[in-house]
Amino acid sequence: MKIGITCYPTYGGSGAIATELGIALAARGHEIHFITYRQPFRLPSFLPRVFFHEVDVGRYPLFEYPPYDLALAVRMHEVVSTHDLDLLHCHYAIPHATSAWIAREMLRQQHRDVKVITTLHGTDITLVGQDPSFNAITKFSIEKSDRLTAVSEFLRKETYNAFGCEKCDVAVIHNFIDPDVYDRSKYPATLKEQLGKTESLLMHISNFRPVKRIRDVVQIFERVHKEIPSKLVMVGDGPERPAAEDEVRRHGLEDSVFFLGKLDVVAPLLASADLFLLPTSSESFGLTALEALASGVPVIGARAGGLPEVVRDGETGFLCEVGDVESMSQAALSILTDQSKWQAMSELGAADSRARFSLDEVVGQYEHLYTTSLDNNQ
Ligand code: GMT
Repeated sequence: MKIGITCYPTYGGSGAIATELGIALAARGHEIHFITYRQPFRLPSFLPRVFFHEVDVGRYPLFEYPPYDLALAVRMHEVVSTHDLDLLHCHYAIPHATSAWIAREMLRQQHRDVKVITTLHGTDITLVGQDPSFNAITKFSIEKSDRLTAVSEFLRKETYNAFGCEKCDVAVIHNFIDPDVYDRSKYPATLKEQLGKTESLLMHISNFRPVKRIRDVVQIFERVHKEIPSKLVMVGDGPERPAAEDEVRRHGLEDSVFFLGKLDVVAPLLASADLFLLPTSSESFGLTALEALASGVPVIGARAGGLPEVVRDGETGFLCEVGDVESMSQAALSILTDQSKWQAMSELGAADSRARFSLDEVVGQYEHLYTTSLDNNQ
């Protein structure tokens, strides 16, 4: 098949999944065309059958807000026509599903069809999509997609709750990991040494948006650090970073908390971690939690959104109520101070994530979705 993939190319789970899906599909013989405004962050420079088409938004003094959605639609239309694509797979509804709908309407004028598949990732449904500025167009665009998927059962239900969408058939296709990449045994666990030696290493990876509650991360760590020698590594960047850094200073933890910024590759870091913290207030899936589990890192998180579909509470980590940093720190200590418990959780997390969320299995589900959507055409 010839497939166009549109995603946000910047750091984030939806871009990571879209890119890794495209790479895996190309390895299976499909031709993949990424259509977005920048080279996706997890896309290496060259791979056979993988192409990148940059969307350039024309500037004009009249445009206070340059219309990216329209430039994207034009580029989609052009790439489908030139490369004879079978389908467009949009990751994150806003504005990608809308642009794909416009591109498909333009193609239909030329008696040419293309299937549009939209994968809902999270805040496109739970937050941004419900904002009055975007609600109606989000509902319209997802209803106009030929196929819809959500990355968790939670998000599937949220889509019906938030938008009605009686005519939509939302299929759940979970996110995935490449078990060969997220494999603790493959990387030397050198990070603890590099940070000046410590007993326990806690880690958080995100885009540092308010929804991630990264001040809670620092507060959980502060309680753990009081009890055992430990360090916290924060990977990523975003609007809440200054507040989290303030929290670190407030507790005098400057020598124990390390902000590494945005990093493309996290598997080698996770291989050094003992515990992953994700006290988020809403999470459709929690791809970083899955990457941690696959790397043998138990997860302490919030019982929110789709996270309970990823973390087996009490078996591969612990989930507590949102904001309950006291329970989260107690749960963290209960794992970190009991080596056999840590070992059991680490092994089960690695095995369970491989059993339920392996790349091969999930990519096969997407392939099946593509094939059936094209078959319906005949
Ligand atoms: O929705 C967002 O704010 C960003 C989005 C992203 O692009 O990373 O994250 C969502 O998609 C990820 C990949 O499917 C999920 O793992 C995240 O849980 C989800 N974020 C939220 O629901 C907050």
